[in-house]
Amino acid sequence: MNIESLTFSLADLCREVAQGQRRSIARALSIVEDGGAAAAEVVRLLFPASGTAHVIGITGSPGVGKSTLVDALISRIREDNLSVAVLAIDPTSPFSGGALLGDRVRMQSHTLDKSVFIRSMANRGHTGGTAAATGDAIRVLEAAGFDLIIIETVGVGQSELAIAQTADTTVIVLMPGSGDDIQAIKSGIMEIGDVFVVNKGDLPGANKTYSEILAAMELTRTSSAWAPPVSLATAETEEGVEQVWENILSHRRFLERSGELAVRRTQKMQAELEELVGDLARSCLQDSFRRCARVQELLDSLARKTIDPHAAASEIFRAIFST
Ligand SMILES: Nc1nc2c(ncn2[C@@H]2O[C@H](COP(=O)(O)OP(=O)(O)OP(=O)(O)O)[C@@H](O)[C@H]2O)c(=O)[nH]1
Ligand SMILES: [Mg+2]
Repeated sequence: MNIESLTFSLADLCREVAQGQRRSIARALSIVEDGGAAAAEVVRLLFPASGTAHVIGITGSPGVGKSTLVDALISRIREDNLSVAVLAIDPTSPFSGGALLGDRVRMQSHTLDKSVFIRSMANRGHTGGTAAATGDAIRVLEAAGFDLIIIETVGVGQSELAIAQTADTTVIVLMPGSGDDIQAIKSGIMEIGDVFVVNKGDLPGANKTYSEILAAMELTRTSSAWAPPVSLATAETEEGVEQVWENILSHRRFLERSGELAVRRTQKMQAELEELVGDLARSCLQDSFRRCARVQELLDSLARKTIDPHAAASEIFRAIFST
């Protein structure tokens, strides 16, 4: 297939995405997930239609009940007649969480609903980082016309920071008796949450965890005009889910009223650009490094201990950048 006909078929595909055709949405997501030239073309075609949805990030430790909560939120969102797409992002492999299959089974109750789209994304193969890959997937879903996009990520290491970089509203889910509360306070995730949920309210210790999180909120309270609300929920029975939804909507209203939405989106775009430029620089640097004639000579010198690694690195850097 030549490039021209490929471009033409991508244009067709993107038109079908804009019409909300599910198979085309799924294909476009696979393309942006794989990265490369086709992904860049899809993003180029869909970008003008992006930026329209409210993007909600849901994060928390493995097993706190994120998917159960998302499932309950979908039902609530559908009562308001809004359309919703869910991206469940697995940070490492499709097998690590173990819940990926579970997610599909659980969310199956919505599979016949045309206004609900659910997709697991493994985040492999994309040349860019999490934020860039997720950003492009969000663009596809926005072009497809979804009102809300929910991103579920397991809160491990950098991923919750990445989600806060991508979402308009970040929801942190915690549960009683897991040491989650202490962990959250220590690791600084209290600062990235816009809405907090203590899930599994039916378990012993739920009220205690709830009070601890409230107390921690007071301590970490910043001068920001938004005070992140904390609520107790039992996602499994949908108890307290209404409050979670109210809190998410209330945060959305705050973002719009205060002008913070535009500020945040510019900040996110800057972070994404920085990541993309970093990717380009890294691959360019790798090429230059492999082609740099001095590398082999310096490796020999290093073996003979006539130069140290720091000095060798500086010399290669100067050779590559001609400084
Ligand atoms: N007791 C109780 N169990 C719950 C509640 N919500 C979810 N669970 C259970 O907790 C387990 C994990 O739920 P998931 O929704 O898969 O949790 P998750 O956070 O999406 O898990 P990962 O995606 O693997 O990180 C399941 O067995 C759920 O049935 C709740 O409100 N109360
Ligand atoms: Mg899950």
